[in-house]
Amino acid sequence: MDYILYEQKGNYAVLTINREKALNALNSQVLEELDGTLDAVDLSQVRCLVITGAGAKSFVAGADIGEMSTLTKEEGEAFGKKGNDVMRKIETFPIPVIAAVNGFALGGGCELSMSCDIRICSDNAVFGQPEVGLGITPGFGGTQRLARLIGAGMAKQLIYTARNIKADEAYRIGLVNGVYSQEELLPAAEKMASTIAKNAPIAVRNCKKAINEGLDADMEEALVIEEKLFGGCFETEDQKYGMAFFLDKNKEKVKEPFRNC
Ligand code: DAK
Repeated sequence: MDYILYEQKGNYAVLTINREKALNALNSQVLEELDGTLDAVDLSQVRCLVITGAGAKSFVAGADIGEMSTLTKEEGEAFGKKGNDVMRKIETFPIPVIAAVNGFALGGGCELSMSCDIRICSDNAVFGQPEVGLGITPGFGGTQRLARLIGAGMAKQLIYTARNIKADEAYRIGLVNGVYSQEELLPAAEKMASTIAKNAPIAVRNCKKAINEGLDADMEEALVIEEKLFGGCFETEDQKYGMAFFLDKNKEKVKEPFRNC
């Protein structure tokens, strides 16, 4: 891997887009390596994933403009598909994914962060969808995910004006859940990952599935999705242990880690 760093830290992992010279812009190779790294995550051990960018300046400054500049219509479609497939893989990844946005998150970078379950950022972060200023539309799901996250009116304003926004505004409009100093960002993301990883893994995965699939369904159908995933938990050892631990009146007993089964 030239452009991806991956470190498993017990039951969570940190994936770093590592193309600092180009502010971690997404070219085909970065997208392919990102895809391959996701496929290689050991889901029997890893219960939460953090994605961040290398360096102090940028999360991901977009799709690679140099590579895109010479694409034909067919090549553009293929590049768009490559990006969309990997964003969708993150969105539907079985475990939660946290974006630790450590600087520029423009175009494809903003889109990558939006395919994650949770976004937190540093105080120097800048978000935006500048595509219409380059003569294109957002191509890695930006028109769809931004509108779903912050509402159609605000998403349309940001996309049509191609205006970048800073961390405080991203927080105000609900694009990120929290803003941290540059030094505190990754520790905060890792602390959140570790907290998530302590909870019953199958239940957490089922929550992700229920929320994601429910959002694409009407309420009747969404509640059936929830019921089935809720029911599925009762086939797990973790549910039996979690409830038995609560009911056990022995206060001296120490809670054991959930076993992911
Ligand atoms: N692509 C390629 N290289 C980039 C880049 C990018 N998006 N962003 C930055 N770089 C490179 C710069 O070219 C420069 O390289 P060298 O000149 O040193 O070789 C290096 O990173 C440092 O950048 P700057 O010198 O410009 O650094 P500054 O601090 O002065 O400025 C900046 C930082 C982030 C404000 C500026 O670099 C910038 O505006 N970058 C472009 C941001 C942008 O417009 N991003 C959105 C890209 S469009 C689709 C598929 C995908 C997409 C659309 C359609 N389909 C096929 C359907 C997605 C589109 C996008 O993401």
